[in-house]
Amino acid sequence: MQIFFDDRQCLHNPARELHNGDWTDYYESADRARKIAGTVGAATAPADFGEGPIAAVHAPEYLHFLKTAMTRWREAGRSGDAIGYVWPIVRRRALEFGRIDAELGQYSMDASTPISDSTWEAAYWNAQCAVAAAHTVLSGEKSAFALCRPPGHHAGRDYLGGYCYLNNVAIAAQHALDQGRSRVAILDVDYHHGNGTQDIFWRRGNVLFASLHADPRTDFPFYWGHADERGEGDGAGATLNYPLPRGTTIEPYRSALSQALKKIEASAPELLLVSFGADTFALDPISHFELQREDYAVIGRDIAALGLPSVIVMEGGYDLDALGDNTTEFLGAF
Ligand code: Q9C
Ligand code: ZN
Repeated sequence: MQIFFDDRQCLHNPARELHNGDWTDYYESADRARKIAGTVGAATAPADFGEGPIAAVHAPEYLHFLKTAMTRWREAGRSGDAIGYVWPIVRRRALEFGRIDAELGQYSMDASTPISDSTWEAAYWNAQCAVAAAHTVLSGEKSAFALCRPPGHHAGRDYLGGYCYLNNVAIAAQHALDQGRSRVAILDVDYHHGNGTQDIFWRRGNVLFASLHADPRTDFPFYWGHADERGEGDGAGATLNYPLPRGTTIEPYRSALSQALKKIEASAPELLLVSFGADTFALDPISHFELQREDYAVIGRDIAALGLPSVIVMEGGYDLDALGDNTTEFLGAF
């Protein structure tokens, strides 16, 4: 299986995050990508597909913000990483601000996703990996893996959050549609709900979004991922959420997965994109499911049994010791 990874993705390197009221080391470290890259096998650097595929998903004002945020943060006399502290919870609208702190709130959903000096460059090459993986599968390969880091599924059209800046899987899916595919499905098996992906395709009937995740009543991102969220307009019924309780083991996980897979199959997509997170692992430091290493091969085989051309995009997973092995187990099925 072809694997895409670019060393520049490791340039993004925030120092700390706000975690349960304390400042802790940043969980979404560059070492995550190095661990995965060191275990899954040889990776190729992606070709440069340019900004077009990114701009097909994200708002121009948001991309401008991401590219210039650090310069403006420094101009404001700040050291360290850029983090917002106030959010427009009501009447969020397209106001124009001169102050970086106002824009950080406008273009983010949380305080645990700092922008560091090379965030844009890292996120850019990260997105190129997703496009390259899609390109590979559109060109006839059965599957490809985009070793994305930072992850993407919490990032919406015009906001960052949950360690995510550009929505890699959405960019890959949109690229496939722009290359002539008419129906695609995205299956999100990260521990956390993929709110950004859901938002981006909420009104789209040609992109089925199905997600298995920790119940948002107890887990991040809280405000999305509830079972009654089904999409709207042309997208009504094309969003499917399977919230699962903390402590979920492989048996209940597989039964929810089989429901999601049946819906995906019934929608007859030409391409499957998988947002893969290994933070469903029992020993993950910020998550609360109970999956074991061997379960990733089982889940991978269940998904691969659809027989669809598949683009796998890396999302979360924070136990550095197991991350490479769990990802390898999963990919082995494709
Ligand atoms: N405990 C992904 O796995 N962390 N994102 C909140 C407070 C947010 C995880 C910090 C977790 C986001 C892609
Ligand atoms: Zn996650």
